[in-house]
This record gives sequence, structure tokens and C-alpha cells, in this order.
Amino acid sequence: IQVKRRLDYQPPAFSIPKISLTFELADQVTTVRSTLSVEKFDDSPLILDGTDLELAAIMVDGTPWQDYSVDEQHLTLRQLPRRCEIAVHTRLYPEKNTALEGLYQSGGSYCTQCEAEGFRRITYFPDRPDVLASYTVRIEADKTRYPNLLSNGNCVERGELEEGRHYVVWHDPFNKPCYLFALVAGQFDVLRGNYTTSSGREVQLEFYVDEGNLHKAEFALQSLQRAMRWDEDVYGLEYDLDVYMVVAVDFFNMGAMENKGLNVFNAKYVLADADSATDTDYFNIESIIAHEYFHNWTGNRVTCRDWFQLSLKEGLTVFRDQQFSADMSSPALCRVQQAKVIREQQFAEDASPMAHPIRPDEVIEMNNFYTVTVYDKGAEVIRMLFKMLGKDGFRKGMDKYFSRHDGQAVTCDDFVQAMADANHRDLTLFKRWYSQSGTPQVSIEQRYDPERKKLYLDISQHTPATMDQASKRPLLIPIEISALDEEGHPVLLDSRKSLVLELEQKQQSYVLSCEQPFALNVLRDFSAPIKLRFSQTAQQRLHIALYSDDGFSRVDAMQGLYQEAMIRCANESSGQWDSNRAQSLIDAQRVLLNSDETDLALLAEMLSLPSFETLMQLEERIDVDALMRARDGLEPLLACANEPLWLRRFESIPQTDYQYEPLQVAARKLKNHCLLQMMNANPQQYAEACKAQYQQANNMTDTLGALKAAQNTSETLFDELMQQFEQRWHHAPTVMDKWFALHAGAKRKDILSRIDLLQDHAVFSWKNPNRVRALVGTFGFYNPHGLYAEDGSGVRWLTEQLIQIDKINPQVSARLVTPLLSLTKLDDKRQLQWRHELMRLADQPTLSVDLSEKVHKALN
Ligand code: HT7
Ligand code: ZN
Repeated sequence: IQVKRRLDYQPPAFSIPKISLTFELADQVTTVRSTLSVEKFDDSPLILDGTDLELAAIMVDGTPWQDYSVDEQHLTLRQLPRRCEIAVHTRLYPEKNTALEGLYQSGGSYCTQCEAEGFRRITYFPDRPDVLASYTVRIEADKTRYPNLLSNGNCVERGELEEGRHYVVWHDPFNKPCYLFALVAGQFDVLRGNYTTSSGREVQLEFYVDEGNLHKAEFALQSLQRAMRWDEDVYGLEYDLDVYMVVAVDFFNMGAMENKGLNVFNAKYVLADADSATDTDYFNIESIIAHEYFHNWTGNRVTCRDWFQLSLKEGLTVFRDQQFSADMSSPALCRVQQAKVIREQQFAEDASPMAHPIRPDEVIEMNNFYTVTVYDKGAEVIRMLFKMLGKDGFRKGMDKYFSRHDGQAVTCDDFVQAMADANHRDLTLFKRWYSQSGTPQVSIEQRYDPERKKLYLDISQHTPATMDQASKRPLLIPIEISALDEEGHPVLLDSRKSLVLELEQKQQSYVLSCEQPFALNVLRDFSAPIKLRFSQTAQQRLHIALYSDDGFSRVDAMQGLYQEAMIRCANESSGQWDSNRAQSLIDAQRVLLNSDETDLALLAEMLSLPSFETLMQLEERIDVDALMRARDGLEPLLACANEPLWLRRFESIPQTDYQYEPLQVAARKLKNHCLLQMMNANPQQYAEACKAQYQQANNMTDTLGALKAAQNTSETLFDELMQQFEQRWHHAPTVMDKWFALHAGAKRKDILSRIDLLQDHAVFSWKNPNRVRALVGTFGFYNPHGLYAEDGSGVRWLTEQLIQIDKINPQVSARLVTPLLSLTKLDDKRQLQWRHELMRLADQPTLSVDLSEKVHKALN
């Protein structure tokens, strides 16, 4: 096992200005003929990467070459002239490729996935992002079975071959790293659209989907058109090729891939209609379509020098897709969801053996670093820059970044430098966010002097050690703050409605002039990815929830209230509620339910408890049983206390013709939360309402709303509705994923035997990552009752599945092992169970590098 280190980076000793590839696709075996034009800078041997390739021939400048050696990972060529043309022929077996990396089969089609290091599974090549080449690709295949032969760039030639075969040649005019190479061959229906850029370039937009699915790609096509317009309006960035293709495939390890001019997508992020897709599905499609499109500039035109710089393209592109989604839907709701991801998943990663900075220093398997830290914390780091530099300053920095680095492979430092230079600001201190892992804890103490009308704030920061880094330094943390008076009106702070304090030291004091504040609204807009300690009364929190002009803060204030009560209940009375303890929460919910709040989505968020997974991140050690009791007990208690109000709200929202638009989305969100609370309060009384919603639903959000309301409140109703769902959707595997997930997330005693049975379901397949994530992933990530079962049966079950999955697809097993890694918070008994299972994994004779990297980190 080989550790790669960021500081060991060496520039390549050669360039490869051109590569031409010919693929002969045939049953069982595919032949790849590659011709590289090489320019060497010194006399060292040429080392090319290659994994699991069958080498057939090597020629240099037209003659067979003997001075070479091959091992499992490389082809090394010696004594080459400084300039030469190297031809290498290899054979591949895509039908046997279940890891879905390199060239593989999805359904009846061929497709590729090269990021991060999959190109080396296709041909021998320097598989690193700083080698940029011009690609010409010829694909040959049977014409009837594979009428569509696609690769990057423009189609330059096509024709017929003998024996019913045909060929197509593609040329990409932009130099690119090999991770952006793509090939697709299959038989698709094509949804066509177009787009005219602001400078007048006509772009053909083509969506390749399985036959019969054309109508389901309309929303994705419109999303792409919106994203193209948005990037021109907001960043002045235009598309640069004549065609933009998107292919939807069923077998895919992640969400989508931004290959130049030829995106490959997990079909679940392309296909949607009201019957089968939820509001969340529509949201995800729009944002992932935009994300991959935005990569054309942030990732493709300017790419990464090495994989340690992954956040250069991913953090920045996530930030851009978040900005886009906010402009297309509800900015406040978007921000609430983004903060949830950070608090629930990223904080967990920072507290785990996989803790790493957004720019990691050491990597064993690169696929393990497509993480919520690199992506989402990376986006938060960009957002902090945006907050500090302002909209115009940030845009100036982006313009400088593109004008300096278009066509290059660069580093995170290059990006920050462009921002610094464009704004004449020293960002040296800010750069620590790139090198330091862990979650800063910020404490704020306040004191108000009514005579001087001064507010004194003492702010301190501390980042606890993480498993990868023992010592931490202070960071530059922007903390946005405002204040409200007793009536809920804004109070000026230093004559401003809100301020961004830039905390730089371990401890800093601020004096702000201000008139009698009643409640301080700190960390507005989740202005930094930190844990905040700031004590406030229940009354102050409710005040912020009712009157703040920042949607995130309103929800956050309520979350703080619930969190504090649940943690106290878990710690002080082992999770048992008495009527006093919950009273302030009941009162607060009553006020909210009776309010004339118009943002129904925010109202739903303010009325929802933090997830168990978020609560897990609040303390160093957790009494899982007490915390689970506290959360489980609070939900029905709150439901019963305000039962008539939940019902009234539920009845106030009528069903309308379905449209995916913000007001309807918000109304459905609140309605379904109310239905859940009604079922929590009195499942017998509301079973009919729940069933009626299921049966009358004209959209998947309401269908799932009914199922989720029954899931943990009425086993009989849940089973009845789930049976109906199966009958209606058994022909549609992506829809059935919702059904598998509902089963796997259910809180019931016989959960393990249930999900064992489901593995024999006709629709389930171990080879399809979406199916496996729906069943095994949902259990591991979102079924705490099952996973933390006292007798250890939950972790044992998960371990057994991982052993099986790892043999098929290491990327999937390495993702699904995540819940097994976080053991340090648990009690001693569970830590022993967890360790035992991790050791069982470590002892497997054929554990993948992916899984082994994580398992060994957890055991150390
Ligand atoms: N840039 C893409 C990453 C990706 C990927 C990475 C490893 C293995 C499979 C993968 N599929 C896609 C996705 C993105 O961030 O846009
Ligand atoms: Zn991305």
C-alpha cells in the first residue's frame, strides 16, 4: 500500500501534446489502439500508468519496441528519442468490470468513468491531471446494437464498416487531462434542444436516455439552459463547444461526471416526472445538471495540478451550484439544507479517522477523497471569501483567476492568490483553512453597558485535535452578526444593520455601539463552518425565530432550542421527559403554528427536530441509548401537545395541480410534516387521512409524505401502503429505490430479517450502486435503532454486506463503511463491537485498497 504525499509533487518530465485512440468494441473483448506523440524533457525512462490491461503490442515511430518493462501498475519505456510517436495496443474486458471505473457496461451500453484514476484502466498513459493533450477518438462497433457512438468534442467523421459495423471519429479542440475523457456506445433516444450564447454561438444540447424516457428528460434540459444563462449573467462565462451532450446511465458510482462536452449522469439525476420524482429529486437534478455544466470553466478550462488540489474545482463548483440553486428556488431553505449537510456529515467526518483538510496532505486511494470535506466544506471556504470580499470583489477575483490560468492545471494557492491580487488583500492567514482539518469551536460572551450604550463581545476560538493533526492554529473566521430589540425590530450595531466580524486570533474583544439589544443574531447565514457556543434564553431564541430577517438564523434558533433540551434530557434524566422539561418547546411551537408566517418551508424547518445524526455531533462522548430515547420521546410529546394545530395547518393546504415551484414545494413540505406529527400524536385517528393522502396523491412528494408518516407510527398501515407502492412501481427500479430506502430506515424489531429478504427481491441487484445505497446505505446512515442495536446485530449485519459489496465495487463499499468508522464517541461496549467488526473486515484476504485505507485508519 502506497501513500502519496502532496509535498512530493514533481512536474512531469515530458509532454504529450496529442493522443489518438481507436476503440474496437466487440463482445467480450475490446481492443484499444493508442498513439501518443511524446516530447521528453530529459533522458529518464518514460513511465506510463496502466492497471489490469492486457498488453498486445508496442511500437515507437512505426517499429516494434523491445526496451520496455511492465508491472501491475506501469509500463516503462527506455532509450526513447526525445521526440517520438508511441503506439500501444491493449485489450480490455468491460463486461467483467463491476467496479464501474474505466470502460464498463451499463445495461446494454458501454460507458467510461475516468476521474480520478480510471483512464489507466483503458490504456497506458500518464494518468495525472497536469498532462494536457489534444484527443482524437475513433470508435468502431456493431451498428444495430450501438447506433450512438460518442466521445468528447466535435464529430468529424463517420462511416460504414464490414459485417454490419460502423465508426465515428471525434476531435476535441480543447487540450484536456485524461480524467475528462469519455466514451459512450449504445442505443438511446435523444432529446434535443439548443442554446444561443450571448456572443451568438449556437450550441446543440443533446440528452441521451434509455428508449421511452424522452419526456422525463425535459426538466433536465431546461435546467441546463437556465444554468448556461446564469453562468453568463453572473460570471460572464460562455460555453465553448458546438455541442453539449448528457448521457443518462443506470450503473454509476456517483452523481454525474463533467467529461468535456459529454457528461455522463446517474439516470436518477436526469429523469423526472411528477408521478415518480419528488420535489427533492427535481431540486437535485437542477443543481447537479448545473454543477457539471459549471465545471466546464471551474475544472475543465482551468483544471487541478494534482489530486490534492481537488477542492480547487469541487469546492468552487459546489459554491457556484449553490449560488445558482439559491437564485432558482428559496435562498433561505437552500442555506438551511447546506448547513445541515455540514453539521450532520462534515462535522462527523472531521471527528472520524478520515479527518482531512479540504486540501489533503496524504492519500492512499484517491477515490476516498471525494468527500463532504473536500466538496461541501470546500464550498464553505469559498463562501467565506465571498463574504469577506463582497460580490464585486469576488467577481474581480474570478475574472483574474480565469485570465491568468485559462488552459492550465493549477493549485488552490493560485486561486487564493488571484482573489488576493484582484482585491489588494493579504489572504495569507485565510489560507490556513486549506491546510487545517477539524471543526473550530467558537465561544461568544456578551455584556451590555446601558449607560454607554456599548455592547462588549469576547470571542474565542479553539479547534480540537483531529486524528490526522494534533496541533491547530487560529483561523480567520468571519462571523456575521446583527441584533433585535424587544419588539423584534433591528438594532443598529456600529450604525450598521449587520456586521461581519473577522476573528483572527485565539481570543478577541469587540466593542460595538448599540441601543439596548434584546437578542443577538450571531453566525447569520451560517457565515463559517464552525460550532458556536453562545448562551441564549428560550425567549431570545424564539424572538430570533420570529423576527430575524435571516432565514437560516430563524431555523437555527429553533434547532438550538430543541438541541439543548434533548441533550440536557439525555444527560440529566437518561432521556425521560417530564412535562416541565418540554414546556418551552411546546410553547414555542404553538406560537409558530399560530403565527401568520408566509414562508411555509421555513416554518416546517422551524418545527422539525434536528436529526439524530446531527445530535451525535454535539458532544465528545454520547450515551446513544439516552439520546435516542430523548429524541424518540420528544417527537410524540410535541405532536400531542399541539395536535389540533397540526391538523388545522394540514387541512389548510389543499392539493393542487402539481408543479415544481417554490411556493408549492414549501406548502408540501409543511403539509407532510404536519401529517407526520398527526400520526405521531394519534396513529389510529389519523390513519384514514394518511391513507387518503397516499391514494389521492398526484405527485411523489405527497406519496412519500404519507409513507414516511406511517413508517414508524403504524406498522400495519405502512405495510399495506408499501405493498401498494410495490405493485405500482415494481417495473421502475429507480422509483423502487425509495421503497427499499423506506424499508431500510424503518424502526422495527425485525428490521434485519426484513432487509435480508429484500435482497432477494426481483428488482434488487448487488451490482447496481443505487440499489445497494438505497438498502444498505440507508440502514447504515439513517437507521440508528438498527445500527446501534445493543446486541451488536446491526453493525454485524452491515459488516457482512460490506464484505460482499467490496468484491464487486470497492468505491461503493468504501463509502458505505462510513458509519462503522465513528466509534470514539460510543460507549465502551459498542466500541468493542465496532472494533471487532472492523477487525473482521481487516482480516478479509482480498480487501480492496479503498476499504482497507479506511478500516486501518479506524483501527489505529
Ligand atoms: N467530478 C466528478 C467526480 C466523480 C467521480 C469521482 C470518483 C469516482 C467516480 C466519480 N464519478 C464522478 C463529479 C463531480 O463532482 O462533478
Ligand atoms: Zn464536481
